[in-house]
Amino acid sequence: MKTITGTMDASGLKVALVVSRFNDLFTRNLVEGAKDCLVQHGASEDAIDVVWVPGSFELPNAAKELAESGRYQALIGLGVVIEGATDHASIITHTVAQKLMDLSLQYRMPIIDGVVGAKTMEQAMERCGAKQGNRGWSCALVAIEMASLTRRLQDRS
Ligand code: DLZ
Repeated sequence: MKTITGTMDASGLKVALVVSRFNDLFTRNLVEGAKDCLVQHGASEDAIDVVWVPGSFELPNAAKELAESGRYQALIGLGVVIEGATDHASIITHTVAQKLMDLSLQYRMPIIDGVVGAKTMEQAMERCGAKQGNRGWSCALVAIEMASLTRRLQDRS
């Protein structure tokens, strides 16, 4: 039996964060959480690019261009959709999640969905705040592990 896993070593990783400017009061914290996590796991700050888009709905467009460039081992989409303040909130979050997954499969690379759905501003604050509750941080952890695992699996084929 052979067990194959990814590592949590981000050294040498080139990652792009694609970030929604809508609700940037919160998304800026997600960016900080993701950057902190990547750097603490060995990534160089110079290897992290941050790309801003108007709203979460535009995350897949920019992610597609970045994936197509072949420059990155992982992408992380970051956004915040607050249900109480946004009509069709669940349509935005589900559509974006589906499109990011489609791109991830198409380009054979991790493209992580870090769009936070929140019922209220308070809930958004909790999910975008301190490290253990920061979705940017947890998405960066997933990106590191999946980039490593993807490389290992592709090296075998
Ligand atoms: C229009 C809109 C609304 C109402 N709410 C949000 C939101 O809560 N979070 C978010 O990231 N973006 C929102 N947007 C903007 C859309 O994502 C998109 O930018 C516009 O519909 C233009 O395509």
